[in-house]
Amino acid sequence: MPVKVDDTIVTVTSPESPNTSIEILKFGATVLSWKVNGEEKLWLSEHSKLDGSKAVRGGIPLVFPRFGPSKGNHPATDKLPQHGFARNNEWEFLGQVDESTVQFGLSPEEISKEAQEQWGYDFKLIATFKLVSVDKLQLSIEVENLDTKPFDFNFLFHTYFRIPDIKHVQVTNLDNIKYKNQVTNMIETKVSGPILFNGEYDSIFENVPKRIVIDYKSSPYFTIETNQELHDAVVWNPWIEKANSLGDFYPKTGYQHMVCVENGSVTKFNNLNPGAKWEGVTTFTAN
Ligand code: TA6
Repeated sequence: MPVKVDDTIVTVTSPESPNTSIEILKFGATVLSWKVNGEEKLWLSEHSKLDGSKAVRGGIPLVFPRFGPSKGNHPATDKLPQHGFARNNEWEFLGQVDESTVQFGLSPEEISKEAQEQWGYDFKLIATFKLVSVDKLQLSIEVENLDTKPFDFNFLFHTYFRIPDIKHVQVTNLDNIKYKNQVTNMIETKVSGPILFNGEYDSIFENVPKRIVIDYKSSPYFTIETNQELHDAVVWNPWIEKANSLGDFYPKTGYQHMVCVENGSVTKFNNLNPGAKWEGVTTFTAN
């Protein structure tokens, strides 16, 4: 059965392969699992809360309307939690578009009263998840301004890719690009060559190419392709100290088996006029 809906999770199974599927938690419209021919492609903490008590640790949390912690420079989002409210509210399951595509919606009615008061705008988010083929997953987000005044927002797919061993991972196509190193808090101009991991890594790259490749042992492992709206990328691995400091990150050695490569629009706010729509699209290929 291509689409199965229960109280908390929607499962889409590829019509081409019964062992290829995605599982989406209605809370946060968070993809918990993406299996390709039975092989799990996302990392999910074994201590992740799936009961709606907090944002999922792992999978693909959705970051909106602000990326990162409050910077005290944006009244509409400064009082919101880190990474905004989209990932920690229950979305409405809107149904299936076809046998391999489902949609979820979020609007002021679905978010907490507190978030409504803090954010204050009328909006509609529609998240679409599509199993394009056995090895391709497409995610898209549509943001619509239903208010009478413009609003600013960030958006990001906070994807935790599962990999066999971080020691052999390289993220390519982000060289010679301006980025902010969040570990050293420095604006640095370029990485020459692929990104390697040998400690906590947390950087925000601005205006990235439409294709980013995660290599494993020098061969493509995941290919990420995005539209122009998702022009920034965040690369993150917590390494051991940060993993130890995150209560819901488990096992603590899990940092060896995940890398976050996150497509978004986060280096500056998007301004959306009343009645206007914005759409971010990204496609993952498991090579
Ligand atoms: O995307 C990288 C990042 O902003 C890191 O700085 C780290 O905070 C990570 O997100 C996880 O954030 P979270 O709020 O989910 O613990």
